[in-house]
Amino acid sequence: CSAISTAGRPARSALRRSPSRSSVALCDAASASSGVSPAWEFDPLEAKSRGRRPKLLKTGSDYVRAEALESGANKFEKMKNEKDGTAAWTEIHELSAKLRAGECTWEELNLDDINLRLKWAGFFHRPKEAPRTFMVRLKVPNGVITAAQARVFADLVEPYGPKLGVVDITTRQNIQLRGITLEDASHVADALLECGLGSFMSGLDNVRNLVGSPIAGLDPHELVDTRPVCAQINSDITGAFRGNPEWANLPRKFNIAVSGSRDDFSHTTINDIGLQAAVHPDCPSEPGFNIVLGGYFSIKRVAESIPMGAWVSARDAPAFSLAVLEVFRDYGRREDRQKTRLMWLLEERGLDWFRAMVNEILARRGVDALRAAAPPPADAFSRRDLLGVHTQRQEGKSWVGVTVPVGRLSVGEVRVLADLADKYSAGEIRLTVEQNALLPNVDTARVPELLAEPALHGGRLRVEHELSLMRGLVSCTGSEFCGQGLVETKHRAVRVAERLDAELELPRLVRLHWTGCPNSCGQAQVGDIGLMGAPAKKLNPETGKMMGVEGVQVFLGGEVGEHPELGSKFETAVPADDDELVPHLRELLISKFGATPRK
Ligand code: SRM
Ligand code: SF4
Repeated sequence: CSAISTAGRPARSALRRSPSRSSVALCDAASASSGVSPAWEFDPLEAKSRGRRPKLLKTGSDYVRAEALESGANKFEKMKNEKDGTAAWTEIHELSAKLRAGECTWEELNLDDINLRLKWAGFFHRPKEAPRTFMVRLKVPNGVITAAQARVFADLVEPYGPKLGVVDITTRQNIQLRGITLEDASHVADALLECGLGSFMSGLDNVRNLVGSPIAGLDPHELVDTRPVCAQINSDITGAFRGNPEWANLPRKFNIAVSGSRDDFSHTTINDIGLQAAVHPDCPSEPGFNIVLGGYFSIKRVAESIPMGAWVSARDAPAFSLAVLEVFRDYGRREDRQKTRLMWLLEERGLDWFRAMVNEILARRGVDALRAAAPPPADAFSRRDLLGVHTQRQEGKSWVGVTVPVGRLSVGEVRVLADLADKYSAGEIRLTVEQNALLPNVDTARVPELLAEPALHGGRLRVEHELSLMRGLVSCTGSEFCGQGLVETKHRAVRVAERLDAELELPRLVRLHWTGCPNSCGQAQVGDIGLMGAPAKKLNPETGKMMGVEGVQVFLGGEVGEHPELGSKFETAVPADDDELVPHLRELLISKFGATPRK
């Protein structure tokens, strides 16, 4: 049983482009030359097309220049050349059905398909930590979900039991489901599409979840409502969640963040494209963004983005994002995988070349050229807190931020959030990159009733009233489920924060970011304190010799908001067992952040 077939794939050819910026033509040269009409025209915005499952005739590689594919490609490019990951979109159903029907066994599956290509459909096999189960990464543009969708998540993971079947809020304002088996994969993929979300194009060389402002549309200081911008970019890129081969074979992963206010709640400067809300003096009534480019974290390099020196209107932001993707896809290097993120292309070719390429593509699509960047505001602005109770711009309405420790939710907790949302926020929930949840549009008069809800007392979900480490805690998945993890993070992060919160009072919010390895999915360089998994040594009291233990590197000084700074390494190889780490962090919190012991 071959897991993902290549049948019907046309010969690789020169670059082909979609005919218009809002519709994606899925036809191939072979069918065109044989006189067969184009297989399928898909308008991502057309609601009625939602019920159709595409028959994939083109793959991502058909959109990539032949030279790019042939030039000394790395092992991932070779794997994609053998058989493109886009095949996973149609064949995950086939594979799931075959396993269910007993027509093939797990042992007969192709490992590249299981461990790599299925990531194009958002299914990540966890071979070491939970073999034969998958983490399913969704796309939740701008982090907006409904109570009904949350209940679907809970229903989907519940069969796998409380340890495996959990729901995580990610550092990209997104959702990951765990424990899913391949037999159930088709059902899960369909259920997500049916509830208006999807998982396709969330892994490997695809654009990641579109991050926006979690208080879009509610914020009294909002400059741009990021929701339609994120929704449109996501729709254009993913073919309305169903998979769009045009943007599915990039040289590497790609991150886009859209910020709606001066707080920069979406962390634009650590994304490949960062759109920073800014008023342009030439068109003050037109919402738009100054553009920063090239930010990223990786094992080998950490790069803060650089200003493009340009401004784009919110209306043209989707076309702009696709133009950048086109330049990246067509000119980005595909050799050394550690040098394939956008920043490397910007450095290789220069910003002038990049700007000219983007403007040329925009002109071809009938979109106005980019304006010069808007000048920065002259007055001071302090970043606001998202958790707790806040007055909205709508009279009589508040948003209420609920702390979700390290973003981990049990099935029961997901249902609690859904029930609270139905009762108080018209069934809407917003996710944050700090892995928390907000309830928007709560009647201010009903806030006391919400705060008194038993579900928000005594359990893990809370509306915090006092400053605590838990309130600013972020953690990546870590070695519990991630093969790259050097340390277990999420459980340890919560234990350590609980102990420190019991011992110390904090004079200000301290954002503590845990990340299990230098990939920095938990954004250690962004935290006031960042803890990054690393090998460490400590004395073995029994042998009197040093022994290897799980440890962390400590980063300090990360700043977020209008003037962000990346934190820098302060200490290496601190043993990470609770009894060593808690006193170590206690000292750090007292000496660097003014914490005081509780009386
Ligand atoms: Fe990440 C790879 C989890 C945000 C940088 N990341 C992985 C994998 C897929 C590795 C793997 O196959 O196991 C992890 C899956 C573990 C699991 O089971 O959950 C993983 N990354 C995560 C999440 C879930 C952390 C979290 O707990 O929230 C985040 C999912 C976001 C999403 O919804 O899409 C997550 N990852 C990030 C971020 C933060 C961000 O986007 O703001 C970064 C740093 C920013 C960046 O990408 O520039 C990040 N992840 C990486 C990298 C390094 C990328 C590079 O260019 O080298 C890898 C490794 C890779 O891609 O080869 C990686
Ligand atoms: Fe896994 Fe490392 Fe990312 Fe944590 S930082 S999720 S350990 S890849």
